Amino acid sequence: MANWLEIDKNAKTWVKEASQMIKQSFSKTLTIETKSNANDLVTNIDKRTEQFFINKINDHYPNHRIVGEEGFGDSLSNLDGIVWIIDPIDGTMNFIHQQRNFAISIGIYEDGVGQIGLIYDVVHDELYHSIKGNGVFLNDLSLPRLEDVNVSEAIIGMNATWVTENKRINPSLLAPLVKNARGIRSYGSAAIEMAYIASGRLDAYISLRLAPWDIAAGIILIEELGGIATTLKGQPLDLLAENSLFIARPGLHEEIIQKYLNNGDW
Ligand code: 2AM
Ligand code: CA
Ligand code: CA
Ligand code: CA
Repeated sequence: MANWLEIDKNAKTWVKEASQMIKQSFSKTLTIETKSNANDLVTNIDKRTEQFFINKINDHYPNHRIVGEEGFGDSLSNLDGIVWIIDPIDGTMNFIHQQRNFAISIGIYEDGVGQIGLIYDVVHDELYHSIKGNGVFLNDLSLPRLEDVNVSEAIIGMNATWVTENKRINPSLLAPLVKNARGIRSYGSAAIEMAYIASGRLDAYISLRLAPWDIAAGIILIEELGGIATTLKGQPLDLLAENSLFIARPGLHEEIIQKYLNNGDW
């Protein structure tokens, strides 16, 4: 049996250590490279932070496997055993341009079941954390279970790109939801937007394409609080592939799927 309390304690210690390293980089010059396109950025700090976690995990838990965005971990074809799914900096564009609104995201799974979720908003010093079955905490504050709310009272996280011409959907499909929601917000970090649902700052979040490391920790936090995390079609998420993502408070999830997302060709 894995000692989840010990793993959680170590993971938190490493997250805090990594965050010191990240904050120290604010006064230094970053090395910035592009990945799939001119706006898909990565820095030396993203890479160094991922390597830091991988070294720590390999030293302490040589049998655990690791998936990280920057590719220093393992490449997996299944989720057998204990798997750490890590995004060293979620919100790299914010990290570069704003020095805020980015997070470290770590989800730890055993045989595909989420056991520990950690999302750390480094600059605001807000650690969202959960061990399965023990609730979700924002620092020391225990977060309440998520209750239903109507679309007309909901604040929804969504990137404005999805209502412009794009490769994935007809932009008019999301317009009625944008119109009927109380408000739309965009923070530029999927991990922070998922954490904000956990803390009630957002009621739902929609993204048309995310990778496993963007969502692995957030799913654990949301499900622990009774929220629902699926694709935009309402299907289960696959942590070995890219997914669209729709997460929301329980009743709101059903309302939005039925009234707004049912006609989409996602
Ligand atoms: P990142 O900063 O770790 O790259 C931005 O709206 C959100 O989408 C961030 O969480 C960002 O994560 C993620 N993201 C950026 N580029 C992406 C891509 N090519 N595929 C999937 N997710 C991406
Ligand atoms: Ca990235
Ligand atoms: Ca990410
Ligand atoms: Ca990242």
